[in-house]
Amino acid sequence: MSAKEYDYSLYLVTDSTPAILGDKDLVSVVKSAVEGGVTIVQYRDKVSETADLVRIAKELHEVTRAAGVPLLINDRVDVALAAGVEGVHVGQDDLDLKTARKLLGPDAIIGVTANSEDEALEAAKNGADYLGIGTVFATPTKENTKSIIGTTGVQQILSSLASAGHDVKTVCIGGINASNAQRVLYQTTSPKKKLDGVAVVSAIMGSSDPAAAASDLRKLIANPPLFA
Ligand code: TZP
Ligand code: MG
Repeated sequence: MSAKEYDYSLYLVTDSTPAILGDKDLVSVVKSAVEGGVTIVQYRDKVSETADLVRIAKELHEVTRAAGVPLLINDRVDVALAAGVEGVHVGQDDLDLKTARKLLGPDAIIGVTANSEDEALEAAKNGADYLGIGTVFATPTKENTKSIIGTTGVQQILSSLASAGHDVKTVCIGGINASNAQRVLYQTTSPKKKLDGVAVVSAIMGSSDPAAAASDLRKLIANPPLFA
């Protein structure tokens, strides 16, 4: 499947820290989230050693592959290659996009974090498959976030991508949950470009019922809000 054909609408970013995962099992939570309807998963783990990252990535991949859901690895192209997953998500300080593409090949999904119009345009120009736009709202999940761009910032980035003629996919991230997902999706739409999805961590990983949390979010994002 080409990267362009993937469904980015409900993008789960995992978190293995006790503050969010609690005493739940990572693979079980991802399995439930996939059953509940997440459409793409990013394994994000800032603490495990390389060998553990590869082992866990392979376990997660068994779960996602069975459901036809792509799995991406945060930061680590080497782990993505070793585990044979569908792609990576790289930030502005990680391995650069062109090198990641060279290593992973044309069919891999490569996503890039974009915090500004310049970062978004640069990543789109260099062939990112999708952009993770944010941080939209302040969130305790990632404290070292650069500027909080709000829905207005997301809208500005979408507008400049549209003006430059880029058809890169877009999701946004940061503080998104069932109470604001519809608003974020539908109120950031620029005249020519809309978000392809929302990315969440704690709204699903921190839930005591990840399947229900995912399924609730799926329903919300499938429908425009009544107040729009
Ligand atoms: N990148 C920008 S904000 C963020 C990441 C990984 C964390 C988002 O977490 P949450 O719990 O969905 O607010
Ligand atoms: Mg990173």
